[in-house]
Amino acid sequence: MSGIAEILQPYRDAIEPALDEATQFGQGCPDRLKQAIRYALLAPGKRLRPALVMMSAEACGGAISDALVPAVAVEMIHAYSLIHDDLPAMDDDDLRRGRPTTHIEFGQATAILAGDALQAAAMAHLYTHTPDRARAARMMGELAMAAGPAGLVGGQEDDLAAESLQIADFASPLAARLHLESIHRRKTGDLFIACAKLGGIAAGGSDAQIEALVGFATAFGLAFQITDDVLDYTASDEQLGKRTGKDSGRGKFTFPDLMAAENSSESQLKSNQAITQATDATATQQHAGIELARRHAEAMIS
Ligand code: GRG
Repeated sequence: MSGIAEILQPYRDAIEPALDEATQFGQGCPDRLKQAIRYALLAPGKRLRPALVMMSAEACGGAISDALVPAVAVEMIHAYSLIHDDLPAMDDDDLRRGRPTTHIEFGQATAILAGDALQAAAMAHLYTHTPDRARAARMMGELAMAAGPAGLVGGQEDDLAAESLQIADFASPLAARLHLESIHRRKTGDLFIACAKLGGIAAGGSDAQIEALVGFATAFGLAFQITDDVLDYTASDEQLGKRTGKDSGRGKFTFPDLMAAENSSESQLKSNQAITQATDATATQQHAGIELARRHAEAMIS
């Protein structure tokens, strides 16, 4: 194990049992629903968001254990969004985290309900496991706003509408870039920002500390999304199939397309170089960002 996987391991070790325990639920939860929720949530994800919550808490002088409750809540929101995103009415994906998607395994109705239940369970988990009521309310508010109509859900709505868009539909590549960044900030970035905020709040961080973490999370979210676009763009059809369960269907409104448009007066070679640079730059930025947060966290607690 090396690099990011090694850095993430202690956070993964902490979050896995917490996710397991948080999804035992009470007697009223039907067994099949519980199975579907656990199938989606406990599947082998990278746990980037919980790690960011816990690292943010550490950067504010807290410990991993201070941030486990919000880390679970954020992963629940993320898992719900993946279940719903994979549905036939949205991205229509058959594979997620290397397994059949939740609707393939349990049917659409149960998958929809599992997603619905995870949203409510995230809020309930924050509420019932945070004795400091002011802190609970603040974390619930931040998470709900990030997941809501002007955040994750709004970004998803605009992203679905953008499926029929091309860069050329916009007045300029800059107008296209602003719209694309706005979609990704809401669909992907706002949840990363909520991770930073919740970790900071859970550790009792100051406003200035939380603001600094938000700056990092904002850049990280954009770098993450650009990397995701680039991986789709440069993947072979076979690799794309493994990523999504589909053998075709790359989007036309993506960062690599945008960069190609921005370089349209240059030669094809130059736009290929730009894509290669974007791959390297975003991977390096992600890695450097995580390293920086980790070193910062270590400095704060040593
Ligand atoms: C349905 C409201 C609603 C929103 C869906 C999460 C999302 C919004 C869409 C997922 C589609 C997608 C591939 C987006 C790119 C970025 C992203 C969120 C990737 C998945 O996150 P990872 O890579 O996944 O952290 P794991 O499985 O490792 O947790």
